[in-house]
Amino acid sequence: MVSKIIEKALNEQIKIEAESSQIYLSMACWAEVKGFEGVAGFMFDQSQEERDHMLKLIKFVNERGGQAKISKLSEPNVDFKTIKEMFEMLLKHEVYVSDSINELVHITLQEKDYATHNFLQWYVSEQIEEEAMARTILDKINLIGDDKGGLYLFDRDIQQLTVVSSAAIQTGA
Ligand code: OFO
Repeated sequence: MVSKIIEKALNEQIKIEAESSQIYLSMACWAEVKGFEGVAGFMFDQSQEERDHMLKLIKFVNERGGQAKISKLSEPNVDFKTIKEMFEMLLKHEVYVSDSINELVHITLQEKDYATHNFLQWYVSEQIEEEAMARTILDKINLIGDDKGGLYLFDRDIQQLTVVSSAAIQTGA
């Protein structure tokens, strides 16, 4: 059974995961229209993963005697100056989500809710992976600089990263 405090905190995280999904969906649309098909595919996959994170939380709250709340979401940014700016925003957002998960974990300890604490460990690992991926991608973008050929190859390359990431999710890693 989750306490009211934990239920409220989990519901706030549900909203954050839903907003993450919308943010990446918006990035996918921008990339697709600009002709970056690989980046668009990556962002569509990320958006789907964030929706899965949201659903996992929803199921948990409902199973633990609470009620998941579906909230109104803020509108995501729809325009980006460059691919680099877009990935910088992605990294910033993932750091924000990690902070939010950490805060949530902290609350479970205060509340002595070890079941929710245990459940959240998956999210802690997931955030490490997502931040690492965002940093790796930004390193590549910085290496490429203004080289159009490099950017073309990067767009092809990132589809491989998508495959690795999806496989990791499927094995629960
Ligand atoms: Fe939900 O995993 Fe990142 O944000």
